[in-house]
Amino acid sequence: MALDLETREQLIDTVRRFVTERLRPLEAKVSEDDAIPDEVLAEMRELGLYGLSIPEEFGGLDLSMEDECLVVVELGRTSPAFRSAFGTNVGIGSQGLVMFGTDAQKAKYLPGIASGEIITSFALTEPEAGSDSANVQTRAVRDGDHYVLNGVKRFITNANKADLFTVMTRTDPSKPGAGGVTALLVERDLPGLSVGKPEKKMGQQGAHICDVNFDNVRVPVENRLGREGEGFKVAMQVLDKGRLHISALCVGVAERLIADSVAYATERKQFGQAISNFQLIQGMIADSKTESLAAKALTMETARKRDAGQSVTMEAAAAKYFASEMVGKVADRAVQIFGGAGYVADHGIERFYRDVRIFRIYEGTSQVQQVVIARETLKRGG
Ligand code: COS
Repeated sequence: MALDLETREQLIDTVRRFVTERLRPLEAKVSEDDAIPDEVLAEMRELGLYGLSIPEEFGGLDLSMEDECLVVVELGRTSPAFRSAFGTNVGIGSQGLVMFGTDAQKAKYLPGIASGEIITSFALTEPEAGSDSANVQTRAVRDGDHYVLNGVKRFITNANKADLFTVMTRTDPSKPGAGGVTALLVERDLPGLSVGKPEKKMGQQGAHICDVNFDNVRVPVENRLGREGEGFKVAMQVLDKGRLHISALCVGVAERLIADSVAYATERKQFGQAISNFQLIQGMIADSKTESLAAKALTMETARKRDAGQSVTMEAAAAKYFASEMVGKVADRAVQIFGGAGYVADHGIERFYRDVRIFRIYEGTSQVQQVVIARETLKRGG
């Protein structure tokens, strides 16, 4: 639901203040500890951040995609690890349930997801199913009123905290591609489900990804999302939305890096004057600003189209492709503007440089986005 302008402004203002006053001072500590303090997570719950996209009747804020993107831009102005804590609840971990869940499934899980009591994860990727996500090998065999689930999922965000997984699994081995895939809601405490140790990563310390192993896990049939064989479409529609969310995040991080670059360039003196006076520095600032504005325009326009009920598969892929590549370039220029100070850890710029690298990979690599954009454009004839 779209907020009225005044409520929207209030929400954005509250989030901006939380980011500036509460989260930004903790960036270095979160990175060093590889953990977000519990009291900060509690404050995020209080603010309603876990339920941004959950329908109001289940306790969420039920934001339109446009409003969600505006809020996420604000959250991008700090280390992306903070957003990751509730990002799966808002996006890929909950939206299959929101879009395809039965009334009973929604009533059972969505209130806890909205409040942040239930943490969710989206379990699509496997060792042999990365970009080729129709190739899932995790297997669910029907046994009475249960499915018996076996297999392994890889790089699953928030798996170490998750209470509920949306698992894409093969129910029909006679259909090797997308048609044989089914989505199941799998509770964490079912016997046979185990989660591996968090991976050591290039960036975004404080956010975690792990393997999830299923060893004869019995999942009630009532926990199936949609019909058998519909799981790949569930995943793709969840990702259409998720890609827009990530685009907004990239814009927010870019805006932060541009502001930091401008502040540094204005203060840093070389050859007797602020380096912001030099046109070669100004050129980098201009390129970063232009690309960030373009990514924001594309993201917001696509969000409004989605809110209007249009299919945005192609546009969301284009936004994610452009915004994630854009923020990579903006981070690179920020390091360049900071010079030696950009390369050492004190200013946090090198940390952002590492943090943003994943945006070009997760929720579909840039190359997958190119494939989606080209296919849709060819289909539409231009
Ligand atoms: N919405 C609804 N349905 C969709 C869809 C979408 N966005 N995209 C595809 N589908 C449907 C297709 O219509 C097709 O259905 P039919 O068989 O009924 O025609 C089915 O799903 C298979 O689609 P397709 O043939 O395009 O599947 P591919 O195996 O060629 O996969 C890509 C296409 C590569 C685009 C897909 O696998 C993908 O997005 N991979 C990346 C996954 C990803 O983002 N992983 C990140 C990890 S999750 S954080």
